[in-house]
Amino acid sequence: MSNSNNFKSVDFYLIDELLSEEQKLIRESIRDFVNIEISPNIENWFEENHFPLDIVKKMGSTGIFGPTVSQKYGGGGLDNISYGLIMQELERGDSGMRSTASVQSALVMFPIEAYGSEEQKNKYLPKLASGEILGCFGLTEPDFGSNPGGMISKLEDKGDHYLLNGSKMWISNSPAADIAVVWAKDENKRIKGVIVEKDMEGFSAPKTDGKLSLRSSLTGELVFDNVKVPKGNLLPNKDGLGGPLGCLDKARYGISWGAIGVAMDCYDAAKKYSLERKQFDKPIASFQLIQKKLAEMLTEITKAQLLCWRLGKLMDDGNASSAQISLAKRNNVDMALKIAREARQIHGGMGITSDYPMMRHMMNLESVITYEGTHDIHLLILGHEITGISAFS
Ligand code: TGC
Ligand code: FAD
Repeated sequence: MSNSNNFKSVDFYLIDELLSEEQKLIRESIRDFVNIEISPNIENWFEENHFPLDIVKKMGSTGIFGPTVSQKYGGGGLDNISYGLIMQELERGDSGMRSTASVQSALVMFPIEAYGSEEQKNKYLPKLASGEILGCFGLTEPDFGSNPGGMISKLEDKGDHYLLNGSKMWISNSPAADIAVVWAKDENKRIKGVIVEKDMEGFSAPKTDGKLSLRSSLTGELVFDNVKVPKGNLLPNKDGLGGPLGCLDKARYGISWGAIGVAMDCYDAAKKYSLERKQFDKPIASFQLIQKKLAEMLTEITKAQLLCWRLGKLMDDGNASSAQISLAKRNNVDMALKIAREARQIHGGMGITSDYPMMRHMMNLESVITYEGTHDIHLLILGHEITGISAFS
């Protein structure tokens, strides 16, 4: 059985030398959190399709939410490498747990800080940071997934309030969320963001059942039936598709680090198992085909680490482009999925059981390679960057 408590990061290229003492301490503290709060329980939560709501406050008190949000609003005031390391450690535990944190930090706290009024920032950010309240992000609609610009949810100005109608689908955290950052079109077909609170009349968030992936994360719909949204809940400082897409940049960056955590967990399990498991009177690690798999895993993890470290620096300097973020999200999630499959094979039959993490990671990554822009959508974003020609219009 795998034991993640003695886990050590892969560091073949001495990337730790590029990290500050503070960054390493942050990574250790999240690793401890995962070892204590997540790893011992995750296989049960996954099997039982259970989202442990109390993890939200625990994540809040550990400083997981809003790491790059200003301390003035309860955030961590940290750099992007620290944010990435937090995501890496969390996703080593489970992609669903990282999802909860991604949504809260990048898709709810980020837009409120970047596009919100001072009143909104003071009202919501400290509570989101501490985990007192949970948020969700409503962009995808039943008929508009990869093409969110086509959305039909409507926001009508009724003088003293807005009237919100429409629905959103595949929304992480939604059934338990206290607030939702929702994107809808105004009378001029311009996309606007509003903060919807869970007890607003006409608003519901039914749970989506039957998921074989991210089973420890809650997913649901958002349904708006003539919801009266106070004028003060409009995010005043951004409109257009660039609003939600700007949040996605922040979340996709975090996912590119998170995928490294999954890959490291699978590599670690495969390395240990191959040294212990004997066939033909020898550890299977002595066979060249197993060594090839391990060597390729190490190579791909190392490349992904360097990619993320550099991207983090570009983010800190405000110089990271959306296409650079697409490249990292696409490469790293695909890399992690391939490593999970190879690690599963190294475990033979044992690899399909919940004694080892690979199957859970593989099933989770099928969502991760789909949400925040599918693998092919990111390829087309890169194609646009290279050629100057959009494949979408
Ligand atoms: P396009 O014409 O390219 O752009 C429209 C406007 O948006 C601007 N823009 C961006 N701004 C900031 N960041 C980005 N990454 C941006 N990409 C584009 C662009 O400048 C333009 O601005 P303006 O002011 O001129 O209007 O739009 P398009 O309709 O052709 O877009 C296509 C595409 C592929 C780029 C985009 O729609 C896309 O990325 N599709 C994928 C959808 C997606 O990722 N959905 C994610 C939903 S949320 C989610 O999955 C959360 S899971 C969370 C979890 O559980 O962890
Ligand atoms: P579609 O857009 O219908 O795509 C289907 C297939 O067609 C894909 O393979 C796609 O790559 C391909 N395709 C589409 N357009 C093109 C094209 N132009 N060229 C080539 N191929 C194309 N959304 C939110 O707003 N908030 C959330 O919190 C959230 N959480 C999620 C959680 C989970 C578990 C999942 C599974 C999804 C979540 N999503 C969320 C939605 C997610 O972002 C979408 O599923 C994703 O963007 C893809 O949209 P779609 O599922 O409608 O697929």
